[in-house]
Amino acid sequence: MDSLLLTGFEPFGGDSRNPSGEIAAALDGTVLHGKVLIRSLILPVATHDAWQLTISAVRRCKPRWIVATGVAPRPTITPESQAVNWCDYRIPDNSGNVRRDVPSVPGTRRTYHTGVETNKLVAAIRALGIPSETSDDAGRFVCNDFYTHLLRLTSRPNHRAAGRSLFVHVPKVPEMGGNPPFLPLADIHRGLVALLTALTHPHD
Ligand code: PCA
Repeated sequence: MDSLLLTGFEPFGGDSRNPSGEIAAALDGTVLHGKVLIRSLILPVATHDAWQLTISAVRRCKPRWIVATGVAPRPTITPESQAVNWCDYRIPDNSGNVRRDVPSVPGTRRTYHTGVETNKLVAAIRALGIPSETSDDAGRFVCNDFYTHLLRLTSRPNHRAAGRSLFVHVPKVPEMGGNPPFLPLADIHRGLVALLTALTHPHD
């Protein structure tokens, strides 16, 4: 059976929750279309450690798709079209690192684009009445840093997940407190299932 590696992050920055990690954990073991097994990984909010864990999981599971998720203070579910090879952390990551004005991966490209057709995924989420749009800015913190590594790995044409890796930011949930925008956890969950189902559709 083909597998899809789904990652989410732990809470960070003083928050007690992170919907990305909660939903990834809840979807572990789910089978899409009767033929794609979701394998989930909950990652620390520290790029080096998160990336080492991801590489190990990729070697173990040999996924055909890799979908990474994180939370961002936005009103919509946003598949990210690109990563910018640049870090400018405004707060420390969960290991206490603050990477200011440095490349994620020195000496290589400035941007990496996903090979995934994000418009189709956005349409699948919106069909449920859940807000979604493509984003071209994953920030300059751990998610974008991680996405640079992910797109770089899967830009190798012979990689099993070549052209099939994606990062998705999801909104905060009301229980996190602070300022809106929020989206209920159940809506984010349904939206991500719609995205994963459309992504792995056997006829595409
Ligand atoms: N969001 C952060 C890092 C972890 C997460 O869930 C980000 O957008 O960089």
